[in-house]
Amino acid sequence: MKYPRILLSLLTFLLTAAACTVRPPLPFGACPTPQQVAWQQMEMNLFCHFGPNTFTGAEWGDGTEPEDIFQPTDLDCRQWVETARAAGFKGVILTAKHHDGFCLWPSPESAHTVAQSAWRDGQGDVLHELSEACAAEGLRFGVYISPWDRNDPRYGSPAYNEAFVRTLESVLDGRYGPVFEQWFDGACGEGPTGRRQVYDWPLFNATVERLQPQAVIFSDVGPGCRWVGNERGEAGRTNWSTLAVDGFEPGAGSPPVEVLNGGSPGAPHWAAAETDVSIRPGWFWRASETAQVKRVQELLQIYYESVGRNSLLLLNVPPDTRGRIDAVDSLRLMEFRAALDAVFAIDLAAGATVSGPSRGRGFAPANVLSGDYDSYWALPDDRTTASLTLEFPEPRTFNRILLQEYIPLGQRIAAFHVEMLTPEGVWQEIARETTVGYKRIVLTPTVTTTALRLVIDDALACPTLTRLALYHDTVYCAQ
Ligand code: FUL
Repeated sequence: MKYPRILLSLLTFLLTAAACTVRPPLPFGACPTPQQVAWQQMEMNLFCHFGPNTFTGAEWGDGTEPEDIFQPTDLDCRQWVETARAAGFKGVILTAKHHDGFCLWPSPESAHTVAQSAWRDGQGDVLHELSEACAAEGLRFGVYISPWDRNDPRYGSPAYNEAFVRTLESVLDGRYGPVFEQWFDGACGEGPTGRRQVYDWPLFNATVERLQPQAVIFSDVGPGCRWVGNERGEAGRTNWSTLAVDGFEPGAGSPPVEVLNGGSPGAPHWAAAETDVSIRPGWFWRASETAQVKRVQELLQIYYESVGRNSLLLLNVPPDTRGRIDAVDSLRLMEFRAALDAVFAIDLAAGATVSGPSRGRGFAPANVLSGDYDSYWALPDDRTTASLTLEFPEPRTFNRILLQEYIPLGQRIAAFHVEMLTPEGVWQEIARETTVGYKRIVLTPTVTTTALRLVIDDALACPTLTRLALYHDTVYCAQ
């Protein structure tokens, strides 16, 4: 049988092309789900603590507050979401139920909710308003629902776990649309009868997974993302997104805070750190704390030590007794946004010539400049060290080095340093760090150079790097 010449040529072409195609590195260790990747790409979300404590000034209500105390005079969730969007946040998480047990929606499981309050004649529903506002403004909607309940008389008995499942169902069953993150607080104190609850975490997590399978579940130990181990806004300088979770649970049973802060290299579960911190001294709004709203310098430091250290930043900006974000807080957020925009306006690595080893076609060193997250530099399977050199057509002045690994394939880089070329032609070290992860921003002295070298000194598997950018920050002054 004779084949037409054109078919033979096509076959030869296809075989040659297949032989030249370099396969990507195989995933290494625990890897994030697409939802976890999308979650981390949000980078900054708004946390809103709102409820009876807003009106009493307490940090932890004891559950005996009369429902009528919840009386926002001018609730405007649209204003929260517009503020969040203007500040660059991608999602909003509301304390739908804090430890006092008061529900900001008419939960059928509780007699301590907006439905029992004189506010809007018992017809109000903050979750409804916030979820609608998020949908209208293109932000994602998330909920904090505290298992610790100082009001529910069933708290401290097995019946409470079942009731808590129904509580979750009344928020997560779709009536408020998709929920991107379920925030589980591990706190477990005494209820109104003086008893503590033994939480059924597998049941709680399974309920969220059943109703909102795309939601990332936060708790001290995940499963979706983990607590960063402090409320100061500080992720570990070494920060792995992997964590050993077997044998641990949220609250008193969680790993030591240092482990939460830095993760565990090569551990079998992906649970990136989420940094929750308040713009004010407390989690709830208080007139007396308005003078202590964090300054832009503090917010920038928090940004560098959370987003810049492979963590998501969940910044709490609590609405006031009107049900609006205080003008002082929103102005500060706009100043923070302006500062970030100024710092990250110009990528000084653009236009550089990039050289270094690579695993082959499609994984070139120059991919680190492309700005496309899915286009990355990768090394052959057997390499765990490498260096990448950037040469600039003219000297560049900078003090921030932004690096990003391609995390869908796992977190790999364990140690790196950066050198610059001095006018004398000598390579001089300007930074030495450990992990990179989804995003790492290294603060260096302000330097001017014509060439930069990134040296990966150690990695758990062949490294990937999707971004290397340089910035000159003239706004933030480290103390
Ligand atoms: C803690 C709570 O006890 C605080 O009140 C606050 O909600 C914080 C985010 O989590 O565990």
